[in-house]
Amino acid sequence: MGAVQRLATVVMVGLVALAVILVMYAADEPSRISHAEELQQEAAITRATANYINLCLSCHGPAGEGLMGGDGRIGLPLGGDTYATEMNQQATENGEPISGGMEARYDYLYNVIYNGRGAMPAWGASVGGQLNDEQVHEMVVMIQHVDWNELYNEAIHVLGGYPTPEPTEAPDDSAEPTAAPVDPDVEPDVELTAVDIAFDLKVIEGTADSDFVIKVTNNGNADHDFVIDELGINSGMIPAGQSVFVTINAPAGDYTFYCSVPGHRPAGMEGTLTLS
Ligand code: HEC
Ligand SMILES: [Cu+2]
Repeated sequence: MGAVQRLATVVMVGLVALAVILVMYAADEPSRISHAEELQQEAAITRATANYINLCLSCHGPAGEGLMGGDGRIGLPLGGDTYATEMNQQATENGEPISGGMEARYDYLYNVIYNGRGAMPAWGASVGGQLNDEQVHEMVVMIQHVDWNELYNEAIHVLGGYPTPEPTEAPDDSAEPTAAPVDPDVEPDVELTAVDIAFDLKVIEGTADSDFVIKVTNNGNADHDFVIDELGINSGMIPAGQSVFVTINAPAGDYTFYCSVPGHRPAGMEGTLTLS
């Protein structure tokens, strides 16, 4: 073989090798992008976890279980061993897809975190909160993708033990329950619905000095009750999905009703019953 021929062969082999490398590199493109995205998501979750432990854990709990943790926290569940994980991370509720899927859920979570709602403070910077747009975005990414067991372990590690909630008032379970089962033959005077974490009515008007029947329904996921201290009314705990009748016969006046589950009254579960 002449020198020119040898050179031509070397160049040809080199070109083929280069072509093979280019094709393989191009074929790997999607996995390189998703790997970069994965790293980005992990970094976002790490930063959001630190913010969560500082700003959110006191109300939403170390595993995101919030008021369903039963230790007096008032935040709605965001994850952990509650219905919220399925909703936030699969966009389903009881196995059924929620409308709009993960994107609609993203928008919903972003909006509540940014603007606040009820006893939940607003965190968005433009409405006076401590988190900029990117940090709110990362918080939502975290809620939608974090492994709550890992967040829990991180919280215990950072805080040096289980983070005890602020002490709240004890549940008022001293009194005998004064509620009765729902009687299908009786039309209640008013229907009051408890959700997480509110009553649908802030003001109830009723008749004094005669039986006034309130049907109290718990449409939330956590337990709630209905208490009026001045009248010795205490429905006892109403499990999720159940209703009771509370009958009140009292003189004219304003009475405060509330839910005695720790943390629920400060979160807004109270109202006024006016009898006249
Ligand atoms: C002072 C207690 C408190 C703190 C601190 C707090 N929250 Fe909340 N959060 C609540 C309460 C109470 C609700 C329910 C509000 C309502 O619907 O009335 C709530 C609701 C939410 C919801 C809506 C959940 C749903 O399914 O509707 C999200 C999301 C949320 N909080 C995220 C956060 C994040 C993220 C932080 C930290 C940056 C945070 N919260 C800090 C009390 C708190
Ligand atoms: Cu309650």
